[in-house]
Amino acid sequence: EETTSRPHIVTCTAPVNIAVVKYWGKRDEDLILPISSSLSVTLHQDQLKTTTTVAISTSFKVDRMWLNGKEEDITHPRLQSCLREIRRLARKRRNDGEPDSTESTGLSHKVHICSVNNFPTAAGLASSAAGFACLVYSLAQAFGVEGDLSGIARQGSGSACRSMYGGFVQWIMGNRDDGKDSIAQQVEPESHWPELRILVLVASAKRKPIGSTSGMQTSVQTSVLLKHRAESVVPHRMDKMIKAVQKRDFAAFAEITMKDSNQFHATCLDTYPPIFYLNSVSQQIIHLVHRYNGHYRESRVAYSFDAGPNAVIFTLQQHVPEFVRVVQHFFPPDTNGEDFIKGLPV
Ligand code: 2P0
Repeated sequence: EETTSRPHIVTCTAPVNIAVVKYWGKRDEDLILPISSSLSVTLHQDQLKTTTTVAISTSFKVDRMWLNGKEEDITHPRLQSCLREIRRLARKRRNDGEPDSTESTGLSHKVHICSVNNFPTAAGLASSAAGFACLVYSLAQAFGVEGDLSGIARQGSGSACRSMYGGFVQWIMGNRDDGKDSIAQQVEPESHWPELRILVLVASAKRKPIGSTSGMQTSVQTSVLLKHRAESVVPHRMDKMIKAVQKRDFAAFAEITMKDSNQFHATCLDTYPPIFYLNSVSQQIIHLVHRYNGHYRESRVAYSFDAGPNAVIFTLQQHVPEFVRVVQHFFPPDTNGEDFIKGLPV
């Protein structure tokens, strides 16, 4: 019958999020449960984002998935977790007898997924966060399921749960073994701090040498600093960061952001064998930011680095033009940013 064989199609976008209190380390690898909470800022929809189209149809023979135009292995366990959980919710909704839910939640429907990023994949720019958030949201739309989906996105990639919400988002680690309390929550909407700006300084668009998943696994096994961080540093830092965001206190926000990025990279160095995500350009940017802030005796700019050398800069709208000029002065575009740190103009 035409109504059941015609594919039901939805397209959604999800933005990248940048953690300012970073997630690093799992206590459960399958459910993706973290050893500490984290907090991030979700970018706007029109910036770094994933766009995913999901089609469901009874005429499709098998589930299939394409990423940036190339077919991916649909049997990937994390992809399977997300598909299974969405279908479970769809079945539950149908069994609960919600009106109009039978047509779109047929269990005989197979799914075709097409996903594209508008930025380099796996260059430490949180592509998996936007990717799985978008996948889960699109699947939910296609199968007609609602509610908090962050616990499902989490099972695709930990950081993805935070991209399910806009603005300032915390991922509460939770303490249950089944993970039901390990979910994302919005701390403040994006409208809360309209002057806040994020700049991405691309030091390298190459794939990172060590993926986050295996990197954090080795860190959990070998780093005593990571254990200390999770138990004694992050809980306190989460409280301070939430207060800084609520008060729009940029100086406090900047200091915690930079210290947390530095401690994350310190735990990478404390991992055995050690993991290096920063390169010489990253280090030059760190120095530049501290000299810039030192010049004004005030934290006007903050850096943050994830599992790669690219810098994410947080600042306020009024400082963007000058800071961009400073960056362009020290990293002229044709030099790839190498060996171009000089003195700050005074
Ligand atoms: C974060 N990162 O909080 C931290 C900071 C990288 C450094 O979340 O294994 O890709 O899929 O849960 O989410 C990268 O880890 O790892 C990450 P999985 P994910 O944004």
